[in-house]
Amino acid sequence: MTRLENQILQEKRAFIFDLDGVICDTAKFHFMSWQKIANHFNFQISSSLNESLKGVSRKNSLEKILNAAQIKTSEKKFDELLRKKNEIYLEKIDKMNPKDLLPGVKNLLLKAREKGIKIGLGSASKNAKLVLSKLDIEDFFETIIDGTMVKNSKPDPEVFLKGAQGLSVQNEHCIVFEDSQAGILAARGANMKVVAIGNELKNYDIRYSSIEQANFENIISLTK
Ligand code: B16
Ligand code: MG
Repeated sequence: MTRLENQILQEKRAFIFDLDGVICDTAKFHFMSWQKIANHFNFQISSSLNESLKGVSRKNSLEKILNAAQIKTSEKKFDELLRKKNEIYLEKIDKMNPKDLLPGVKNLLLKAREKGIKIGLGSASKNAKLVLSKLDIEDFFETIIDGTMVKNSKPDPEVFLKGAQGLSVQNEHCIVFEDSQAGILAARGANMKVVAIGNELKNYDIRYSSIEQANFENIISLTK
């Protein structure tokens, strides 16, 4: 790498967004879909169990639910439950449209683009691209890393490391927006700054209860 290329790389900053719970409220659809699956074995998903499912892959989520319900299944039944959950989830997101963007998201994306901040997505969801297209915001994202592109799901840092690589931005110059503890751990593991969205989260640099409260200057100063 030449000195100039190195300097450009060092100056670049990026925002990497989680999807569910940050950009749109699909977290509630995941919860409703899992609860329908859990109804098959008369199990109620508590709010703390639901919290632990956020940012976690579909497969790991089902493992956690079955573990909490103390249920063992065959591999065939396990795969069938995964398929069924996704079928229910797809029905729920079918009618999503740009109005389902959470307040403040579009403004933040516009501001980041205007200021030359690179924008990426780092989601555990295999449906991330479908949701972005329903929200009509795919064009903002220079790189999209989703659940189909990683071997290890959050809290492993892989999704964000690949995001930084895709954007050609140094890890420590990336700011991750996350609503889950698993996602925050993943961002920390990638040596990135963290803007937490929601309550009762730990290990962040700044926290807002929603993206609407986000202050661009305070966020960008995290990487100065
Ligand atoms: P899918 P994120 C995550 O998305 C969700 O938070 C999590 O609840 C879900 O299990 C996971 O995606 C997998 O989603 O079943 O659509 O592949 O928060 O990382 O954007
Ligand atoms: Mg999330």
